[in-house]
Amino acid sequence: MTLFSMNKRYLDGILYKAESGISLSHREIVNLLTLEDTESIQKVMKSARKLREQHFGNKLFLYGFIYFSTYCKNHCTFCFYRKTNSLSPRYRKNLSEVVDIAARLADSGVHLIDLTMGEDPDIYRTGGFDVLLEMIDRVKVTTGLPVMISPGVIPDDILEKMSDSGVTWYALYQETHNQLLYRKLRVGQGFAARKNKRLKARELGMLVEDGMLLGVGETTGDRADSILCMKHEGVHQARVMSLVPQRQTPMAGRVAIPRINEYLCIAVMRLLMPDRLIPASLDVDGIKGLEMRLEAGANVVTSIIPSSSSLAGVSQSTLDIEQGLRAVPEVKKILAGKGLEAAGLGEYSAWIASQKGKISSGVGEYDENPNSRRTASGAGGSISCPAGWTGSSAN
Ligand code: SAM
Ligand code: MD0
Ligand code: SF4
Repeated sequence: MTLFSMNKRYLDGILYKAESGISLSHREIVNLLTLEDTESIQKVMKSARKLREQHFGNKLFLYGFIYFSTYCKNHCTFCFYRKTNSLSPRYRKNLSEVVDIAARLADSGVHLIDLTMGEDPDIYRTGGFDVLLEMIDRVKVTTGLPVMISPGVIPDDILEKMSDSGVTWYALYQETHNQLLYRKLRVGQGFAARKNKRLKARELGMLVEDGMLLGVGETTGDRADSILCMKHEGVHQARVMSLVPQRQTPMAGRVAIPRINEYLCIAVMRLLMPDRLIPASLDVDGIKGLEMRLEAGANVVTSIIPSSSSLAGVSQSTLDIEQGLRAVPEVKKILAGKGLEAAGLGEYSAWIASQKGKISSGVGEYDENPNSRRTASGAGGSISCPAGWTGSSAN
């Protein structure tokens, strides 16, 4: 059945299942993701908002973003900051600059500070992570806020130190759960190594975020696989972002996909993972993109960047930053217009505490071979993608 021909009873049945807490099949997800008529799409988003409301009321979380080093040793084909791109702004913020920016973000009312970097060779060398450890400590003490780190695939001993130093979140996105496509996106980086690092972080007691990119050559089936994989892994935060084609990268010539694809993914992720955090990133379309992502069921606003900080975004290196449009007051105006509001800091801490209480240690290793899906032994059960997951590029 194609989607636009999906009959009303079939769609209502899927939404009824989702609202009743029953998971959806791969086929059902694909059908939702390929919807084209406005009425049906609005129904899906309405269900997504209903589930958000049930789990989070009208409260949203706001994340401050500090991209403190834009140097990177990698060659991700979608990224403006890949090693060989001579056009991207390269900088490394020093400790006191980062602490000042974090303090400003905290004063403006964010709930968390996301410390993000490229895989900076200066930091990845022996001893280089001490700078990041000190930064985390100073940011935590100065702001009193939880910290997320987005540093790439760091060594296990460093991850352990980060966990010991009280980092709450580790963000590491697969971009796609199709291993063949992954190899074309994250050139020379292991799929399993990335996934296992996220599993390791979780084992150490951290909350974890995974994410998928749209418009990078994936099929609708791949999108459904990603959603099911993120659900199955039980990530605490699951994101989707549309590719913003970047100059002087292998994906420069790609046509950006219609944003409805991203809105539908957000909505379907909410149907499948109603109590997880799902971001609306300001890093794709800036502040003007916020409303539709909220409409689709997102409950975190990410990539809040203070003006006059000379910081860059990732997929939109400059959009809305200097004008102060990626800041909390602008975000709050849009939330208010939708009957939503920023949660209190206590509400965010309570949510984190509730999740930490649930973290299990029963996670296993994932195999680098795309054809084998090893399952974890013991109480944690399978950590591979769920039954029905194809895990191939063939569709
Ligand atoms: N270097 C670390 C890493 O790659 O894990 C942390 C950087 S993290 C901010 C980079 C994320 O931004 C990627 O995982 C990807 O999901 C997203 N991203 C990068 N370039 C993008 C682009 N051109 N369009 C959309 N999203 C992009
Ligand atoms: C964002 N630019 O939230 C940031 C970034 C990294 N943890 C997050 C992708 O959109
Ligand atoms: Fe480097 Fe991250 Fe960009 Fe890949 S996505 S090139 S690892 S900054």
